[in-house]
Amino acid sequence: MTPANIFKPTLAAALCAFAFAAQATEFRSSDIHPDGYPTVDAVKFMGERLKALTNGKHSIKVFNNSALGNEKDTIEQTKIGALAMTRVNIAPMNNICAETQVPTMPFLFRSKEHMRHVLDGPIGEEILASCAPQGFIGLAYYDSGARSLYTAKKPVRTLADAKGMKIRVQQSDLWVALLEAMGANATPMPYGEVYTALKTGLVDGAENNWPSYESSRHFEVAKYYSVTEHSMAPEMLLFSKRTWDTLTPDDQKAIRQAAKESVPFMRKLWDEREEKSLAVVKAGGAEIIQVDKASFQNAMKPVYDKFITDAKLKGLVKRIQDTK
Ligand code: GTR
Repeated sequence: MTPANIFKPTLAAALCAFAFAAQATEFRSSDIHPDGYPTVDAVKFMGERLKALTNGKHSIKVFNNSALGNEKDTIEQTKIGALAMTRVNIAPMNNICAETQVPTMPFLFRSKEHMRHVLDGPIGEEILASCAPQGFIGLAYYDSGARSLYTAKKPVRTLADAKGMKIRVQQSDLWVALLEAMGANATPMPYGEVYTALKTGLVDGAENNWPSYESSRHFEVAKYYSVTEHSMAPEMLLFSKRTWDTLTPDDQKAIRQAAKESVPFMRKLWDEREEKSLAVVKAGGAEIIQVDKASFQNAMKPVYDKFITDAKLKGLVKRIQDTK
């Protein structure tokens, strides 16, 4: 073989590899949570599955710890296609896509099993699909447990105790109304600002699930955790429709499949983390207060009256209530 003959196939292989590399995409995905949080690890797992399903063509890089901004910002970036994916709570989508209000509604899901069953089925799919006109491909839901109220100086033992308290909520009109229905003074603010707000007394309390209460260290500055379990608003995995429309049907199928495969993986991590977080906050001095949940639930009618207004949303709520 002459040196020229050796060169030709090598060059061809190099060109081929280059062409392949040019097509390969590492999708960027955002999350506000720290390393090791179930949502973060689940999207990393999805990335591995996507790589396997596409023979290395596509992968995902997770930018967590709010590296790309708060949830409202990353939703905006995803909409314009500056970011391929974002993992957010459903709450900041409430003002963008009306159907997402439904799984956020207070005391709607009766249990974790009810919530998972509904979201895995046609109702869940319908709500995911409803965000497409706004520029989002809803890929999957992840668990977010049940959210409860926690306060810094005074414990909430009854509904009356919540009256007039300044409580941080997510950036959603529905969330403002929900805390107002409890008699509280709702203060919307990004998650990353809550620790300082609690510490400095800018707010009296906030509300979240066990893993977030623990991982954000909010339990250090707001030790009274009242088990209201007022909402099971899930997490959402959203893909940019702008980016989506540039992909082949096979790629789209692989992305959907990888996302769905990450759901059971996430749920396992979630169940373990809920238990672990509860132990951590207890050891850290949190006082866990059992409240009369029915009194909180009975106060929620104004929220349903204000947000579940048209036939479509009413129908979704009814179908969820009727799901065994
Ligand atoms: C967490 C959720 C985040 C964010 C946060 C918040 O439970 O995982 O996506 O919604 O709560 O309260 O802002």
